[in-house]
Amino acid sequence: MSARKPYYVTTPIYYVNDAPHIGHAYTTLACDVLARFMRLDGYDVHFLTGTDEHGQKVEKAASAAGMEPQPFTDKVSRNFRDLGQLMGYSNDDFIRTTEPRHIKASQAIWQAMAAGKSPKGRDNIYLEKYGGWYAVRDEAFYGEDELTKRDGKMFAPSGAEAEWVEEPSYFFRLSDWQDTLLKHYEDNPDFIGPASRRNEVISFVKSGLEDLSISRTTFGWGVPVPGAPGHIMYVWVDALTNYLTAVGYPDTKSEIFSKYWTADLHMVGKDIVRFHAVYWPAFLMAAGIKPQKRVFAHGWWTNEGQKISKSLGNVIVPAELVAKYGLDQLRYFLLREVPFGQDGDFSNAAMVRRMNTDLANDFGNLVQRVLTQVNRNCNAAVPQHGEYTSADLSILKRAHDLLDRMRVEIQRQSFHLALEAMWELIAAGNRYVDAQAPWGLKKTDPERMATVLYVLVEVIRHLGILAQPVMPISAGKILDQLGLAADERGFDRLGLTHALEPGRALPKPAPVFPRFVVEGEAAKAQG
Ligand code: ME8
Repeated sequence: MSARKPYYVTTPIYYVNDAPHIGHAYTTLACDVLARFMRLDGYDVHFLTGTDEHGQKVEKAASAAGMEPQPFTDKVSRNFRDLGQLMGYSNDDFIRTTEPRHIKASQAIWQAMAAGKSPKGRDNIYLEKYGGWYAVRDEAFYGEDELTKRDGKMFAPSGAEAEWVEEPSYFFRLSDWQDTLLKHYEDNPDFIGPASRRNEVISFVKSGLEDLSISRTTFGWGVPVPGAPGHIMYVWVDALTNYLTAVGYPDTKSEIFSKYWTADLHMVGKDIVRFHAVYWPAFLMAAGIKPQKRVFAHGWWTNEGQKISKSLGNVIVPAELVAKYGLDQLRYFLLREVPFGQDGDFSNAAMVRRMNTDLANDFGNLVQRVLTQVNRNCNAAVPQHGEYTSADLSILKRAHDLLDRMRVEIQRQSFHLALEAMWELIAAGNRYVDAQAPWGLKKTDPERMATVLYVLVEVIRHLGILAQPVMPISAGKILDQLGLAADERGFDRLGLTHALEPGRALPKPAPVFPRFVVEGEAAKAQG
């Protein structure tokens, strides 16, 4: 048997200054769906997430909480692990940047960058004095032309306040990497997605890159720069390196490193594309390491039309949504409602609409009415089919083709389109039930009834298997109702070859997708 192909996917590591909200849950959810899809499709997946625990922002948050940074990060990092439990993430590792393995990797990449030369033959890292604007909330440096002045204060485009910083600092010679980066984007058209972000990055790099300050001396919460007492690394140098740490760097000869590096995908939010698509590949090339294959930037969520922020008091807490609507329902909504890559708005009305229309009325109803009839009219077993009509063959073909359609969309991170393709089959399934009306055939043509129900059971088997990455619990319930064992649920079981054998006993069906009844409407319905 040939070895399974590796697939390495990462989320950003989350700052531990705050409690997790829906935006954090979203990035990791998208990676989780990808990871589950690729595993079912036969890949050997490594899915990484974790927490970003150094820097001035975290140090300030710890001090505001009246705690030392280490116990503070221990506490807040745990909230992100708990989020993983809540959301059902299937990550293979959870990295914390305060771990010894990560300090070691960060210092090693620094040394590798320092030992190398830029494309113009100069040292990649040099010591200078930095004088410029820094926004702690973004942990980012800004040029004066990027800032807006209000009430005597300076603000970054993100809204974060910037302050003037002056200190001795090591610099990374980013300016020398400009042409190499542009060539890399040109040679690798899939390096940045979606296309709008790719264009944005290319025009940023074309506009001219300045060298980047990569060490700080005015506070201490970070990874020490090797051989330079008093300097700690700029938090983004350390943070980005987490993707290497997790696959064993600096041991580039290790099995895990050779298997998984380079990363297939760094999933990020649109606010941090520059760090991942400009600085990170430059750091990697400077250290003699192959850049990642792709960065994909998703959009931002607003809440009922408003920007989500603590000060507005409208932070959406994932645990509250899961408790109210259900986990799979939330997972489905987040990936279906908004084209992945664009900004989206969370609203309770939209959530309820998706639950009641797509899940209860369309998918749930198809499964429920078919399995109920099989249970009642076919002795609770997979029916025996006869000759197929062209309508039967046409819907079976659609079911068999669905994996290919979804695979194309998932591999370019168009989760909404993968789900749309699935819902086209669900709609076709419901139309087929209505047209064939198997319940009316029980007396007149029981053989034909059995064939129709057999076709539908096969369609549901395909839908159940393919729904697993997005809705693992509900899809699992559907597959349980088809009596499928664990080893019958992979994508290798799709298609005709593994069609269900007639006569297999089926358990009693039960509804999988409940309707959500809005308070007040229940009372109205009862009169
Ligand atoms: O940026 N909608 O961490 P972070 C959608 N530590 N996504 C959102 C969002 C919203 N309203 N708010 C935040 C960092 N996000 C760094 C990463 S990686 C080496 C270091 C997303 O905790 C945001 O876009 O501020 C980002 O992808 C992720 O949450 C982490 O944000």
